[in-house]
Amino acid sequence: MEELYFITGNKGKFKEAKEKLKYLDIELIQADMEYPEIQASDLKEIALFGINYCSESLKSPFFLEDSGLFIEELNSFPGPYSRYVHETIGNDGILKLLLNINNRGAYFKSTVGLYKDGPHIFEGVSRGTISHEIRGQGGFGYDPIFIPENNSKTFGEMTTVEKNKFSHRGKSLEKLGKYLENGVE
Ligand code: ITT
Repeated sequence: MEELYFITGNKGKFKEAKEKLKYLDIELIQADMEYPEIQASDLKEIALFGINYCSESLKSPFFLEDSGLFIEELNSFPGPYSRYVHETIGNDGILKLLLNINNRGAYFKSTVGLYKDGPHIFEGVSRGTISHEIRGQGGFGYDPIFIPENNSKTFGEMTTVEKNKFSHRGKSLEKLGKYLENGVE
């Protein structure tokens, strides 16, 4: 069976990818390899830099994924700084920033960078709103405060299969899966 490495330190991301790509005849392996995440406003640039960097040492096909939460009222903050913001002010801090704010629109973006005979990028967006309170034990990161459109539950209240149906990563991984299956981007 062909091996494919997913370079990530995030177990939640790996679980979602494993579920989404399980229909493929591919062995997905998590590799927790450090790579520099450059400071850029565009996730695509960050992912491209990452795959080119990792391709120097990893000779098997692999992908990595960069994601972020973009909140309308905060002019797209935290965006590419999502990890740092989650580690510092966390979900409570985001809810405080939006206290008494009616415009709760936000979206998640996921950029998958695959390296297989060269670099390939697959993106997915999930639109929704920021909840008024923390809800659910599932998922990771901002999941307990994000409600995807046409839903009442937060990602934190969903199973992995459910979240994959609506999520940014579910969509980017779907494109990755199709490419791996039939080579069409
Ligand atoms: P990598 O090792 O794959 O880089 P990471 O956790 O550092 O894992 P990112 O750099 O993509 O991931 O950081 C994005 C942050 O945004 C991440 O730490 C989460 O807090 C948050 N995030 C990303 N995707 C999310 C999702 O599907 N649900 C909730 N929060 C998410």
